[in-house]
Amino acid sequence: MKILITGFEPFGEYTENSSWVAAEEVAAQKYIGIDVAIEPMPVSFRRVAATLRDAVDRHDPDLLIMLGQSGGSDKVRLERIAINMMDSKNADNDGYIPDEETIDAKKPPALFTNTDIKSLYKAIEEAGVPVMISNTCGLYVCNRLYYEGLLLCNERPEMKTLFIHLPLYEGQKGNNHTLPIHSMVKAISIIIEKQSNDWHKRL
Ligand code: PCA
Repeated sequence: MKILITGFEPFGEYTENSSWVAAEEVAAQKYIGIDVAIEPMPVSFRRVAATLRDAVDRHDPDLLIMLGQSGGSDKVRLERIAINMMDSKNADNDGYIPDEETIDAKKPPALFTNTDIKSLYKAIEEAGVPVMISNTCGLYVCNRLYYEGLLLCNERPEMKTLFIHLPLYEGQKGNNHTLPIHSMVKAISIIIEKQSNDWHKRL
């Protein structure tokens, strides 16, 4: 089974992005029979979609897990929905600020993950990691990436696709909502193991 995990480069006031730190930690684990590739994503409304498409073309994953940092959160947030809209008060890393822009007028207003998000949520909660299901990914670059990931998932129905927002990691500069990196790795590892079991059942 092939898994692609994406994380973001730093943005705004941050010198690191917990999503990339977590992606690197997950890639350092050993999962039997599973290839894990990681790819960094730019915090850019205009570039992130092409970067994701290129990464998915190269890795051809069975499971795409996209990670992003959510500085205001103290839980792992499993994102259910991506919205066909870009809007922000803050510039992205290219200095761009969208004002209620539709991503693609020919595409649906919202797209949903094709993973069984509730069972993933329950398994992570049982393992004692603070977790929630979120029904909005925001309208910043994470949502832009997730929308593209779910368009790709419609083009590749075999590929399971999920976006996860992570808090800052414990020790990361700049915030009081933090989670140890090993808790993030535990949550992602549970998802990998459950999705891999499902994948083997579908074979
Ligand atoms: N978080 C931002 C974009 C990059 C990231 O890590 C977001 O939530 O949109």
